[in-house]
Amino acid sequence: MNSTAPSPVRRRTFLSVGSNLGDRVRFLRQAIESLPDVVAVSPVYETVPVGGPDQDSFLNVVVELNTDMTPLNLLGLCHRIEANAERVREERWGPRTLDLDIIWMDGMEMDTERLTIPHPRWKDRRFVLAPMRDLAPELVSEQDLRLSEGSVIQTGDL
Ligand code: A4P
Ligand code: MG
Repeated sequence: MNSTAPSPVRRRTFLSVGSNLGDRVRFLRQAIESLPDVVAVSPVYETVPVGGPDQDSFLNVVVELNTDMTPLNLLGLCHRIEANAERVREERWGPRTLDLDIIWMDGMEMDTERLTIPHPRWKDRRFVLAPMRDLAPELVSEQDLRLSEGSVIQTGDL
């Protein structure tokens, strides 16, 4: 039987995942287990908080997906995974058990009230660029990394 339905486009996609509250490693692992179409996970970085109030250091990773999810469906999934990690939205840039941001999707540019892709601040932040460069050095140059803000140390793998 011939199907005329177009096959959905799979896009190379990068998510930033961070935690600075509670059992940070467990929250990162749970997030990754809940994501579909995972291709690679960066090493873990311990990172000094950028912005926000005085707070504990983060663990950050970047996850690469090859997914046919739409950007809004992916954002909805990220919010459900955050809610499952008992995340309470209190203060912008405040401490959180889990934060999942969509950083970049191949060929995708959008700027709406709910979602901006690429993420508007990704090039400023070393906690995003260092792990992303480990997975995709062709997308993050040495110079991008040097010009970004924040202090990060690679601590190992999840
Ligand atoms: N939103 C728009 N575009 C996106 C996107 N590309 N990905 C909207 C995800 N969400 C996006 O986010 C607020 C709203 O942004 C969402 O409801 C969504 O509709 P939020 O997660 O509720 O709040 P937030 O994370 O506090 O705000 P924001 O603006 O996402 O913060 P950032 O810029 O992501 O910064 N320092 C270190 N070392 N490590 C970190 O992980 N994270 C932040 C958060 C600040 N400092 C950090 C870290
Ligand atoms: Mg966020």
